[in-house]
Amino acid sequence: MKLQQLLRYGIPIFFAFVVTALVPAARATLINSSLLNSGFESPVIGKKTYSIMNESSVPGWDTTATDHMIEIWSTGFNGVSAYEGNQFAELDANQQATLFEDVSGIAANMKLDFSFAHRGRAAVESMRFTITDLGADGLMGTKDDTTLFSKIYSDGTSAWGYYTSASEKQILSTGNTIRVSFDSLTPGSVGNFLDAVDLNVAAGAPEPGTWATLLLLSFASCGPAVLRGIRRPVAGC
Ligand SMILES: [Ca+2]
Ligand SMILES: [Ca+2]
Repeated sequence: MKLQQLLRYGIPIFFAFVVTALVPAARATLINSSLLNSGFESPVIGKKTYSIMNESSVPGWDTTATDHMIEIWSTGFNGVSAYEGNQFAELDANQQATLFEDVSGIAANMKLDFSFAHRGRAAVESMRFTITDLGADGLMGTKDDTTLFSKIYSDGTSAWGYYTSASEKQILSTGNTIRVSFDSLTPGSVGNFLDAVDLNVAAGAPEPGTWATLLLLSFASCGPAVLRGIRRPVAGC
């Protein structure tokens, strides 16, 4: 193939590939942040202290604890700084429990991106983070539930661990209410700090296989023309 032919056909193919690559990226534009009170900044409890209160006093969040209590700390209490803002949560208020928030109104096939900060209180402590589609009935623990993501995270007492979905397989919504939950694996009333929780919703991006298909289609329409070395440009190439 002559240099002139390579430039004539190779450059359009290159730009076709670039456009193919950029269009899906643009579709994944962030739409919104879905969680209420994601940093446990409400209600304000005062400086360098903690408060155990009924879940009805904590906007957005609920607990599986039988006493319905949620524990909030303010930054600096017992020498622990909040990861963000002035306050954070402790998963085990008076008992080992799960802290959760339900999010409705997310359409099907939306890409869910999460992030949160986790830290041990007394030792290296673990908790299970789960995103659950509650199904058509909107209830947890029934047959139509679907676990969209679940993973155990462990952290010590010296620093916050910060985690995101960036390295995880794409998580897609199915159109029902979504539950974001943090299940303490630490028995008792002392365990697991949590802060800066977020769940972002964006238009779903194609799977890697779709990218490969788009690339193949782009090459299929232009590649043979180049390989044959024809002299007339092919429409669209
Ligand atoms: Ca906070
Ligand atoms: Ca259900």
